[in-house]
Amino acid sequence: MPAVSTVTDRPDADYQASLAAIQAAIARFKGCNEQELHELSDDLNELARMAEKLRSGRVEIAVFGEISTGKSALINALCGEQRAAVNVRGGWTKDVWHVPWESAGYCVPGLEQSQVVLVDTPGLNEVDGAHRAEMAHAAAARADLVIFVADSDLNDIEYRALVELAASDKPLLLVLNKADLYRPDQLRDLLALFRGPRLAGVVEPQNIVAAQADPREVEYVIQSADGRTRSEWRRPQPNVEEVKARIVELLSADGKALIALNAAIFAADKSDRMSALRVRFREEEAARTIWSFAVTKALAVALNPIGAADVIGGIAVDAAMVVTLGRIYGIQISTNNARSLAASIAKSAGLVTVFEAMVSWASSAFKALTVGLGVVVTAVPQGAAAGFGSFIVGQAARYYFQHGASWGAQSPKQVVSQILANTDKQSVLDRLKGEIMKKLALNRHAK
Ligand SMILES: Nc1nc2c(ncn2[C@@H]2O[C@H](COP(=O)(O)OP(=O)(O)OP(=O)(O)O)[C@@H](O)[C@H]2O)c(=O)[nH]1
Ligand SMILES: [Mg+2]
Repeated sequence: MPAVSTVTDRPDADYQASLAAIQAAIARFKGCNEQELHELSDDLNELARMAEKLRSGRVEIAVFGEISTGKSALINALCGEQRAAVNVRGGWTKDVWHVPWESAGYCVPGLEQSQVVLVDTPGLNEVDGAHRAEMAHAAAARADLVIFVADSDLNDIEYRALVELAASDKPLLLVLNKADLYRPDQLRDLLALFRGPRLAGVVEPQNIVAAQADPREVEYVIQSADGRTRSEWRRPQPNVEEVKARIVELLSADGKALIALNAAIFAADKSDRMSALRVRFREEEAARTIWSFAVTKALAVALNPIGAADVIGGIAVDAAMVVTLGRIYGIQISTNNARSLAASIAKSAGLVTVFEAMVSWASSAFKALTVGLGVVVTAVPQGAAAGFGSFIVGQAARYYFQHGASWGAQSPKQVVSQILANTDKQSVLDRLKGEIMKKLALNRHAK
């Protein structure tokens, strides 16, 4: 077997690689929790559809554009029969329709069972049409080739949509439809305008063509042999030949590679979205966990009348927090190791532990001797300080797990001092005090 793949092997290899990329993206969903699955269910469905499309070798051409520009009429003209509903009323197409383009009698080289499908989409600028515009965008995202239909000079919405579509790197055809409504010189000027600087780098000049998908009836004056004249209204034939020719050229040139590339980009996009979402959920969960343990610690220390238990309980709370954080980041850590990690972070934070221990020692005697008011006066700052210590231990442990159970290029001390520098200590203490006061107030009411 030759070591270097030949030109004809290439699309096949790309095709298989794309299918593998889609399947890998689908497999990654298996690791999602319920909340993630709920949020990503549309993406998962789209990936499954893309996998099916790739396996069956279906080529999708999405027809996109503002309302009433003649998208459905163009599909009918390409098929040579009435397949999509056309109407003078704007906003007629309400859903995304797939119309097999059998009459093209065409299949992509290398994909012998390929079926070309024209995808009709709802018009862009509709009132209440946000949802439909979304559907149209999703159809364009899946398509292998996009046809943008305009019927006059481009307005701002059309221009922005074109730029957005061009960013996806799939072939983009701009069709100036309703050519029958223009004089030849007007049509020439419009096409020249489209092929000018505004769309340079957005649509390639050879991908800008004119069409008349459903020309209006025109009056013909017919002169008979005896010189008498009569008039008759006739509808000229649709003319979409240039559009058809350009589609076939594009697909023949690199149809299979194009489909493969499109699917690979699609899979990569979905994977990125999934990763971003998982990171977001994980970070939110980590933040919630740290805060809830910090509050637990603050309450335990504030409400516990025995000083020694403050310290012992404190370490246990921190160790449990570290184990929980490890689990969130997919890292198993034993309670003993968690305890040492928490202790070493606390040691790096120096001030916090000393402070915590001192306050704990100094006030425990006071707490034991006094009742009521004494507890409130000392317990609140003491508990808040202990909670703050846990908060810092939690942030540092989170950094450690975020970096795959390592401090990366930094020392633990550097990480902890950065965290301390970036934390608004007063606001964390105030929030913790608030939590303790709430709990104390509840206790009093209970009494
Ligand atoms: N004069 C002329 N009219 C056309 C041509 N193509 C379409 N039309 C008319 O334009 C109107 C809208 O056509 P549709 O095909 O329904 O347009 P659409 O873009 O699918 O519209 P929505 O689905 O509502 O967004 C209809 O009245 C068509 O007859 C054309 O080439 N020339
Ligand atoms: Mg339509």
